[in-house]
Amino acid sequence: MQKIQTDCGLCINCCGIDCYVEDGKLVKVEGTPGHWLNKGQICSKAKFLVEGTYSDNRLQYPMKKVGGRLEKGKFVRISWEQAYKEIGDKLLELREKYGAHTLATWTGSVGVEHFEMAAFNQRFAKAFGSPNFFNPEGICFRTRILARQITFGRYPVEQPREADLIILWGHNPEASYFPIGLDIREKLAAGEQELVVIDVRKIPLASEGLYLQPRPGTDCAIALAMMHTIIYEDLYDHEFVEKWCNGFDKLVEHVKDKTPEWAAKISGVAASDISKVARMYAKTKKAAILEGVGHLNQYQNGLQTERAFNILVAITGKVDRLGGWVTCPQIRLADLRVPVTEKSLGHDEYPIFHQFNKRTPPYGSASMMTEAIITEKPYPIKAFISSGSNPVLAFPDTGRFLDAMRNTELFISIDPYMTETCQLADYVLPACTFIEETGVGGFPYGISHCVPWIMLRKKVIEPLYESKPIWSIWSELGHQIGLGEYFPWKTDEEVAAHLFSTSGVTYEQLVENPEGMMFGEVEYEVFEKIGFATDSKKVELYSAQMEALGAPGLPDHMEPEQSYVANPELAAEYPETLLTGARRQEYIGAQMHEVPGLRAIANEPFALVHPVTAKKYDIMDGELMGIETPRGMIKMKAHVTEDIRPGAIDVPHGWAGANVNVLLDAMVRDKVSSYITMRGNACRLVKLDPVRGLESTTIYKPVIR
Ligand SMILES: Nc1nc2c(c(=O)[nH]1)N[C@H]1C(S)=C(S)[C@@H](COP(=O)(O)OP(=O)(O)OC[C@H]3O[C@@H](n4cnc5c(=O)[nH]c(N)nc54)[C@H](O)[C@@H]3O)O[C@H]1N2
Ligand SMILES: Nc1nc2c(c(=O)[nH]1)N[C@H]1C(S)=C(S)[C@@H](COP(=O)(O)OP(=O)(O)OC[C@H]3O[C@@H](n4cnc5c(=O)[nH]c(N)nc54)[C@H](O)[C@@H]3O)O[C@H]1N2
Ligand code: SF4
Ligand SMILES: [Mo]
Repeated sequence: MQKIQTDCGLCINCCGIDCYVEDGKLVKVEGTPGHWLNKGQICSKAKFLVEGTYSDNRLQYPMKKVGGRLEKGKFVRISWEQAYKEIGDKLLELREKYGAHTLATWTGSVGVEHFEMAAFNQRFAKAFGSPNFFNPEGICFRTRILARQITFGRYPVEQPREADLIILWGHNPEASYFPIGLDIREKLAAGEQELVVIDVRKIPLASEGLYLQPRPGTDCAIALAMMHTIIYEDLYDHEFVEKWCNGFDKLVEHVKDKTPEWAAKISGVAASDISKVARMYAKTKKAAILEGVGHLNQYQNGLQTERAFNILVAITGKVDRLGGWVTCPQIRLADLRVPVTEKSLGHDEYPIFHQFNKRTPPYGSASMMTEAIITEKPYPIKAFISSGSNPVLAFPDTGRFLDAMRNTELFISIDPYMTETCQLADYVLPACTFIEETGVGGFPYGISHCVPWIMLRKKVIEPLYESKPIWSIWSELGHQIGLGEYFPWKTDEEVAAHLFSTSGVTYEQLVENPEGMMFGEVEYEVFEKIGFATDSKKVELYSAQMEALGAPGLPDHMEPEQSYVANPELAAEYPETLLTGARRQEYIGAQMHEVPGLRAIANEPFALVHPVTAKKYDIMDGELMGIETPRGMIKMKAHVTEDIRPGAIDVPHGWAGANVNVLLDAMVRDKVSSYITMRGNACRLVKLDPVRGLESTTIYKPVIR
């Protein structure tokens, strides 16, 4: 057996793994002993990497649909040559007819941990001449980065290993960030860390510390009341505020009435608990707010909630200080972007997202993507290529996504597996998985540990069947349509070497250091040297630029537009509150649901319902029920539990037979960031007919409405 040390590309954590190969086949996966990140451990997903890799659901060769589009046609096998030729011809024809902007490319969250994927997807679109590249930056995590850039002029991140107090705020790392979950458990066991959990669901870690259970979407109010306590009890960092914060006077006035009692009425959390957390946070020097990656940003007040967290960090002097939020040294990979002059979608409608500090991001607002394809405004987008994503299950508002695909003339999905999105595409192209190619591993931007590191992600086995590395698929398609000059690379190694070429480390060095390399020491109190890269050169508690671009310069509580407080009429019909997408360790998005080992642990989805809510609808634990919004209905079993707030219905995403994205509405958005709201929508439960209600639920059929 040969052992190959690499990193796990199944999710953003990039844990160190040892892969064992026998006769060219992956046979076993273990955590790399003593690895700095995951300490020799791996999560449930990686434990089933062998099964997942050799799954019957792998795409084996390119296919095209004949006899109709979307659900109507049938797939036939074609060669790679035929696929490139036909797709290339169609792309050129569409460009001729509608202009280059008729192409939209989209990559999923895998493009975050698989650098070549997002880089080549983007390069292809732009080389083609289209500004329409979309990715999870437009629905997932960019809001929190942007908010921190607005406040601090840069992106400081948490250092959970260094903190004496952690506030897990809308974040359940034991599900979504396995290595951080390990760290917290270890620290708790050693008595080295205190914990506060602020979450609508009572997650397992909530039993280990002080637990606050807010009404969904009210976290900004809690944060404002914490500011009130910290300021009016004189617990703030005077020196830092005076020297380094802009707009403190305005903030003092702004939070004057935002007492813990005020926030208690909005959030349902006891005022005494709010002030207690505020005091704990302010008085603990090394304390970090560790929030969900996207979770609270995916509410309608997402960007402002993030700004409120930034302000808490700033007024307690916890930025650029050990155990707080610190600025990470950055590793720069080579930039493969090709400039285009045309504006991306959302540029004018969402100026803060697209124009702050005159910086234009190289991706469009994802919420505008389906809308533009459906309405053909500002122009027809007729070609859609998805790679490393399963938008039929993952994109919020499935109905609109499918309407959009109906209005295209070319719809392609590039993926290692026959996903629900592949099933509807005109062409499917088989990509290999991360263990079948050499590429960039580790995480150069530090994620939640502030430890930027890179390594060589090594090819463990040869690509299965006719699958190919994603970079080569984009490159060969590029060569097909005369864009060869943009794609000069011939091998995985050449691509990786090019990407590493700006990092300060060479490909050869990484070959010699199979465990990867870390970069740069975190510099504390760096502001003393360089200040903050904002207009005022200080931390902008109040942001004049935000106000100039049409949003309040200080964050405020805002009800989700479908909450029962904001819209009592809607609540009369849909009185409950929908939460979607809380992670569980066994699955990533819609991936790996076909893996038997994982299904043995978590066979089907359950929606969490409080007993009081369940009683209202006469629904029993384990009973199949309907969950309905104005957008549609899905069926899922109820898990009746006191671990969730009454009235909140927590529904996992990524399940084909019960696709929760059918229930979301792409028009309900954060007006600042353009993010489609994934939580806080109005919903109701439906008691199903005991016989007929059960008949029509099939776990593996996509729910298409
Ligand atoms: N295993 C696994 N890991 C993943 C993923 C996966 O699918 N599976 N996905 C990856 C991706 S794409 C992302 S973006 C991240 C997501 O990572 P996170 O956004 O951190 O998601 P969770 O860890 O599930 O934590 C979110 C928590 O927020 C709580 N919550 C919901 N609404 C509210 C609210 O209004 N207020 C408060 N205070 N809490 C609330 C939920 O109950 C849940 O416990 O995870 C990444 N990691
Ligand atoms: N309702 C609701 N919807 C959500 C969320 C939510 O919380 N609630 N979360 C949202 C968030 S934060 C995100 S980031 C998105 C994620 O959305 P997606 O990224 O679309 O979700 P996944 O199901 O993880 O799809 C990833 C796809 O990449 C494929 N893949 C894996 N490895 C490779 C590879 O090496 N090469 C290629 N080419 N493909 C590969 C997988 O087979 C899979 O089909 O979902 C969003 N959708
Ligand atoms: S958390 Fe699990 S799936 Fe994600 S990188 Fe680590 S071992 Fe792989
Ligand atoms: Mo995400």
